[in-house]
Amino acid sequence: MDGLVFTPSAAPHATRAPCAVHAALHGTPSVRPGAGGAAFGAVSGLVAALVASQMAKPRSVRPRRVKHVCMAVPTEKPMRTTVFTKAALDGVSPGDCPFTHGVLMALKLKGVDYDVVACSPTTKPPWLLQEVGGQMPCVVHQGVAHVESGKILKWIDQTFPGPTLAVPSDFEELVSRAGLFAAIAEYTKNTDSSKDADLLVTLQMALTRFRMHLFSLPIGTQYACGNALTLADCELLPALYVLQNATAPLKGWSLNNLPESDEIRQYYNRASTLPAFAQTCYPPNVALQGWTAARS
Ligand SMILES: N[C@@H](CCC(=O)N[C@@H](CS)C(=O)NCC(=O)O)C(=O)O
Repeated sequence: MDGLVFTPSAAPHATRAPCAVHAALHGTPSVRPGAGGAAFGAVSGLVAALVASQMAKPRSVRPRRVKHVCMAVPTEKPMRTTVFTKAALDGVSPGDCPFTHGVLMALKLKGVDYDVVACSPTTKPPWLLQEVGGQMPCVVHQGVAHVESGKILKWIDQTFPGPTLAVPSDFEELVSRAGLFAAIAEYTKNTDSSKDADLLVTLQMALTRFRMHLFSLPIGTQYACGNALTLADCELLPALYVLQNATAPLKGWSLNNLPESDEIRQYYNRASTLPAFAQTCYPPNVALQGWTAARS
């Protein structure tokens, strides 16, 4: 599947503050022992500081559309490894699905050659409905249909050769504890302006938990669990892509409201230059259309 090429902003790599708050996320000793004790207590203070420091200075990683290949929905289960995903509003091209995005990232990282088929509610093939209740993303490989992105990601890592994408045991709960996608989704979907402030604080708390995790890593660490992408990045980066491309236009808030030196902003800028991320993105306008539809 051909995707997008990104023009990255030239963000310098992180210079990490010498603090350790790993325990807040993992309940285990920090990489830098001695500074992690009051981590969760510090969250609200950090959020307050962040709120105060938010200055709307849009500076985005701008995707440049190059080429997009859409396959017609085959009636039979395909022989080639194929990812079935939600269609965009046009009914035929890949839609906004962060779960699919993560799955495609993992397949790319493993070097798997795959096809993508976008299905609308009315074009799902009979076998997809019968075998997996129409759930998507669905990866068909050697005649077997795999669903539920969390399970698919682990299956990809265990099935295909290539670099391990396993999340180190210390960080197993990183994604679920940070709660980033849920917080981004709730805030982005909300149309009741009286709830916006609370939802934004919840989102900032989630970002702060992830930021504290990044702080806890050795200085110079590139990604969420080390210097190579793992399944954790395959979940976190697609969530941040929603923040940057749907939340930003709908709510006027994104990572661009944070200082350029912000750890998460730098992490996102760094990772979004990688082919495994940039070549598996759905277009930004599809993100906006999808989340606009989710609000109505
Ligand atoms: N828990 C599922 C959630 C998947 C999901 O929400 N998929 C949505 C798009 S993001 C979808 O495909 N909706 C269209 C449909 O089901 O027809 C997973 O992790 O795979």
